[in-house]
Amino acid sequence: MGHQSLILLEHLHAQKKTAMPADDLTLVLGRIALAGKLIASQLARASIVGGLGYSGDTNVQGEEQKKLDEWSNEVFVRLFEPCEPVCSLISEEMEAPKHYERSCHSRDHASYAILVDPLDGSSNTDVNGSLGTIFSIRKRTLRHRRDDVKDLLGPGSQQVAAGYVLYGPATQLIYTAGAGVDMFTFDPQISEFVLWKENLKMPARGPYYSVNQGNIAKWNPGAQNLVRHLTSRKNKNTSYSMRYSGAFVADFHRCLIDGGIYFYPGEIGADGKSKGKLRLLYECAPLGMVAEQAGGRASNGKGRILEVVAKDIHDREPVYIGSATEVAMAEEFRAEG
Ligand code: AFP
Repeated sequence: MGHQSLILLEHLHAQKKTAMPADDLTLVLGRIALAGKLIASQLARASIVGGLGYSGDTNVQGEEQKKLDEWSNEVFVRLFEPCEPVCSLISEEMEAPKHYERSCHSRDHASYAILVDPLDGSSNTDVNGSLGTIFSIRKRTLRHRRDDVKDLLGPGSQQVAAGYVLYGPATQLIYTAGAGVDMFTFDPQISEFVLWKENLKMPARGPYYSVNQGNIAKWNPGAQNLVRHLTSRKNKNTSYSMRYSGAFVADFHRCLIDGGIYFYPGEIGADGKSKGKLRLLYECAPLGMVAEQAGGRASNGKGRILEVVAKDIHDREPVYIGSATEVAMAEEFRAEG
């Protein structure tokens, strides 16, 4: 079969220095990998089994849900039922956290919460575009009060692991547990995630910027000036190409491999989304941890995303993420307006 690389499970067994005990990490990532396989397979078949389109429901943020949003969320809820290290699941698709029947303090060692955007970029479902799943793992500290999620609102620096699954031409799983970023590609022939790159480093600068430029009139002046700069073509430092897929995971993945910046700025005006669109706990913080572990940066325009504390599980936050050079550039423009 020609595989010389490790599969995910072997790689996890070989891990020594992670922010989460290897046994727990193996159980939780094993479940995430299984969810990734199920979602990838459903995405591939959705157009022929009536799985595309809207479900008719809206989520807690008032956004219309796709059938695949609901389906993917249900996969996570069900798959973590028997996963003992995880006592709570928080999802973009659910108003309230799901607390599993087991209690958070029944274990000899730590219990965890998993925070997830089950299907990121769901406007791409009906056009066969790239999508993703984003996950964040945090330790539960209020173990005797599992309904109180205050312990999960702390800064993203408290995450013990984070990552994403990218559903593109290939399905890939990327994660960090505080000891670098490792990437796996799903091989359908053996139904396993196979190690592709270990301890990946993001280029210090890159040729791309990713943003929904159709919204430029609504942005703060700093973000508008950043785009003017990136496209001013004065010299090679101001000559970027734009790439935008509509899925944060796919655009971030490009930054991780080729370098560059993804941003979703805050908007101004009475009806504007002053904090942008992306959710702090299950989009910005997890990919922020991956970016930093790969030598990149993640900022809200003013400072490190991983230091932002949430008030609510569904909080949004502006994000500028990617190569260190371009994120520093974004902060300079943001400081001016
Ligand atoms: P959905 O999952 O609701 O489609 O949102 C995706 C997303 O949060 C992120 O993945 C995209 O980069 C961004 O929204 C796209 O938003 P715009 O359509 O406003 O560009």
